[in-house]
Amino acid sequence: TQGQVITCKAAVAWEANKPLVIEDVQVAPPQAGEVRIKILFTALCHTDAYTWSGKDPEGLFPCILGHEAAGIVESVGEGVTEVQPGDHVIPCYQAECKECKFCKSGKTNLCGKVRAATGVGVMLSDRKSRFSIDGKPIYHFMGTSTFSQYTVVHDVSVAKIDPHAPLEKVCLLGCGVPTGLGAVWNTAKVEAGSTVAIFGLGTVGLAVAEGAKTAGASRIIGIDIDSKKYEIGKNFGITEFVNPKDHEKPIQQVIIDLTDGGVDYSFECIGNVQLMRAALECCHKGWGTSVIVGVAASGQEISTRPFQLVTGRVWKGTAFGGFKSRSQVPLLVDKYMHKEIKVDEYVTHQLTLAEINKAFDLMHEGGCLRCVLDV
Ligand code: NAD
Ligand code: AHE
Ligand code: ZN
Repeated sequence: TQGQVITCKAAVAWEANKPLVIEDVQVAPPQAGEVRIKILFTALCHTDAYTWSGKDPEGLFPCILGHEAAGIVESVGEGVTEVQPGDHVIPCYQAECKECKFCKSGKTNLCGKVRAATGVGVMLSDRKSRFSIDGKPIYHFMGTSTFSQYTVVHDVSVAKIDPHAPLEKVCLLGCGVPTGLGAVWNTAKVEAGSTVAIFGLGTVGLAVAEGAKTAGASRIIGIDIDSKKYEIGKNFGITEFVNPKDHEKPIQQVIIDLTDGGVDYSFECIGNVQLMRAALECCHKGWGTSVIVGVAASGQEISTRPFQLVTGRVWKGTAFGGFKSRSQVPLLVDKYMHKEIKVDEYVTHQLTLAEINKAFDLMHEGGCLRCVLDV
């Protein structure tokens, strides 16, 4: 298949909010600096649903969504040296070129090399898509497009991992789990003994709980409108649970009252700007730090009284938990293999690519953390 167009099945989002359609898609060979990957397993993340909804200003249609996956390199383009056919890999929507001013700064995991192209659904070299149906181009998504049996990504977006790792599990290390762990370890740098509040106990929020537990947090307060998340959350480190629906007071006041003035760290893992405000304002005066993890739709804006920051609270955000993708995803896979981090526990459902619309439906029902599709 090397050097040839591959025709395979992919789930195409033709329009916002319209059911995805499994189509025969042509996948062009990788050009210089590109890698064609056979995707074996992909999960769905809330961000796929967000873009599909039409609210993402970077959402272009028709496109192939998906960004939390694992697979095997099928072929590589000219000049690709770090991976070869047969390597087990995780595509990374947050690239790492190791050469741009972002990568060199040591202050961020964001990479500037391919971001402008991935934001408009094309490959960097010729600003074209490698996907087409009967000659009509289909846009890429987040530089990954994993809802396809084959995808083409930039070489700076591929993490080579331990070939013994089960791909049907470690696909989750492409997004949600690292995001939560890294928000705690890299972005907030939670110290032992700290108090933590987590808004939203989906995969990302539960991974924040797991990260906080391993960091030695003394109290880990989970906040969710779905009370079933308390039992589930306990397995990941949640020590207390608050359902905002059980309280008349604003949720920030409930947390302040519970914690003698507020928590040391809070994390917003929902994507709701009102809760981003609550998460900031439930932080302790003088030092409390709040990290925005959730993605809010275009047009949504955050606000608070500047006095909240004047009096020492800190507002931050995180993308992919601050992890440098190509360097650190393989290390996270190793940690999983050594049973130092959970992954299996987040997989609540398994379906096939053909059942992808059912998988999206499941996301909106309680009880689903991650649904992994056999591609
Ligand atoms: P999810 O839908 O599985 O989890 C969200 C949780 O929030 C659910 O348990 C839901 O019951 C709860 N919730 C919803 N509304 C609520 C409310 N008003 N009050 C309290 N709880 C509420 O989503 P996920 O996959 O865990 O992702 C969480 C967010 O993180 C999404 O916005 C996603 O786009 C974003 N995300 C960001 C990054 C990043 O790099 N910054 C990475 C991955 C995901
Ligand atoms: N196109 C969206 C941006 C959404 C966003 O913030 N994405 C996160 C990853 S979410 C993964 O589930 C991210 O990494 N952002 C940094 C970046 O470079 O995109 C919008 O709303 O415009
Ligand atoms: Zn994601």
